[in-house]
Amino acid sequence: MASDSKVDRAPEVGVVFDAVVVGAGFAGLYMLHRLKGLGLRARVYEAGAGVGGTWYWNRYPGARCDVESMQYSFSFSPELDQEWSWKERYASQPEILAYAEHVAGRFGLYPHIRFETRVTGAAFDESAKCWQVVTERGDRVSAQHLIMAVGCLSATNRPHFVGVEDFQGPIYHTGEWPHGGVDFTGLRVGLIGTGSSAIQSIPIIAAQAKTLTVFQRTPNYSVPAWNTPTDPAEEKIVKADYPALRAKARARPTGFYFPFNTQSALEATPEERERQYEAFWARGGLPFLGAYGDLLFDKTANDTIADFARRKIRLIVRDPAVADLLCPDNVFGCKRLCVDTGYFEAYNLDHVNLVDVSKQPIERFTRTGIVANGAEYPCDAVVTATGFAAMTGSFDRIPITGRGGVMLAEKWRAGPRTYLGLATSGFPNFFMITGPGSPSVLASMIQAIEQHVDWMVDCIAHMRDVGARTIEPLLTHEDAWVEHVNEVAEVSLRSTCSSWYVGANIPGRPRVFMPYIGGFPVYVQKCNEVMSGGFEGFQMDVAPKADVPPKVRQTERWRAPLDIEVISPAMVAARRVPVV
Ligand code: N01
Repeated sequence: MASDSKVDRAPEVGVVFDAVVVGAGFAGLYMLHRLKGLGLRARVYEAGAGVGGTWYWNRYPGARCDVESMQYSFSFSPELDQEWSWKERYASQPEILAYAEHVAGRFGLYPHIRFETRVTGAAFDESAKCWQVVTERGDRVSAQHLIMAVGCLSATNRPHFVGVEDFQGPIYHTGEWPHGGVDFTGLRVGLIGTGSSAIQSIPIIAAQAKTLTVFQRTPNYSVPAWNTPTDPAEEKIVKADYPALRAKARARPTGFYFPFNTQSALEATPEERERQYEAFWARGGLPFLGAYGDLLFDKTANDTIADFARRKIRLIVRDPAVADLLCPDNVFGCKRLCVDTGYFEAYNLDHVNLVDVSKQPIERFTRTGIVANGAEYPCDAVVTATGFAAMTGSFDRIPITGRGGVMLAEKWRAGPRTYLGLATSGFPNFFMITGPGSPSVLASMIQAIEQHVDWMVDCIAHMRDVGARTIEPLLTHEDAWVEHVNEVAEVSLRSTCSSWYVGANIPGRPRVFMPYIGGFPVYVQKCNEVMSGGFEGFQMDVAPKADVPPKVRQTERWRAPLDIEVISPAMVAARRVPVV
């Protein structure tokens, strides 16, 4: 549902807001709710015709969340927790979108959102100490705060293929899927990519298509989801004490709860390891990586789980040559682990064909197909599941100008530079929800969003209390944080492969590990300390006032003692932290 449409509204010109929020996904919705609660005047601009962000755009067949639905949801409202019932263990895209729409309606957010309105520029006006924001629809407004809720995986990656313009059939991108769906019945379909989006959609497209040809550049590990309808008894238990589950989730490096084992894989015997991996495989999903504590720190330990996963692929896929091609040889969990329902099984179907483009890239498109390794594969339709310009792509596509006319894209040319992933120096009152340098994609996104929004809202409230017009990070603290983010990343095997975490999925992007991998609780603690220390590392345009200390309003729940299975410093030092 959209409250507003491109065709029926006049541009807003000269309107002054306290805050402009870019994006109406989960981040934008929660930020708007909080700003409203503070009595501030906020405007949200959203490029889509409805709320939901990622879940609005990614409507490809099979799209669903890889964090269990009882945890992939807002935690700020006990009433919302109780009234919403998830249908499945892992929620599907339509259900998550319906949830986002429910939230937007329930909390009265729609009237403040302008849909089908892409922000096309934002510049900080140094004399007026505010942001001037323009949109594709001619809106020209100003706001004290500019809050980016643009998502981490929003800017689609569309590699150029020679001859693509000659292709006669439709070409779809999983990240911008047609709203009415696509019926592939009877069609010869080509699909490029084997990341999470491809792995979720392939079994469903295969069930419809006459033939499906998958072009694979890099094979991926995938763990079965074992998705089921929600167990009403389990739902009842969770709802009887939802705060306890939320607290356990916050204590985890990933921001979501699952049983894990901190033992080293190398301390177990081969038989014990086998039993352990079988048990975790039977549980399925991302928690498979929780089988041992050192899987992402020690290559020898990682080899044991990688070997197990490859054996599973060979057991499922009947043709040994196809199984060989599907077996990754890189670090298990180095790229974002995939979670599937029937992915490897799809390759046992006679009409599903796997084409290896790892040694020779796709040569070209023709009018009627795709040429690879010297052969033409006829296609009536093509799906590009080629991913995103992750973390920074959605910032890069908006010209954002800070102090002295400096462009954000220019400042970040060699990689994003932020303080805590919340803000960046030279760009006053510019906040990023789950920005690069924060746990973001390595945590459960909604938890990460809520923590960021709560921190920002307390910050904005404090500015109001002390009469500050601007806040921005000090370069010294930003530099130190960037260095820390890099140092921590180097400890993890995750930094070793060519993934979108490091920007390596797109030629020409600087190789920088963008999310903060030090763990969600550690990060939350750091944010709390910064606030308690009077926004240490930030400068405001008024002198700090000792008699007006920062008030913990929204951030209170992030300060609750984490007394259950907290990641202790000893575990971190011993590199025994299962990270997903
Ligand atoms: O994108 P990807 P995605 N020629 O970048 C290939 C989240 N997500 O949309 O690996 C041929 O992972 C590319 O090959 P390579 C999740 O965090 C979550 O699938 O670069 N192939 C790769 O195989 C996920 O990680 C869910 O060698 C080309 C694929 O395209 C993230 O979004 C579901 C190519 C892209 O895979 C991104 O996933 C879906 C070329 N020129 C997504 N260019 C959940 O389950 C690229 N590729 C919640």
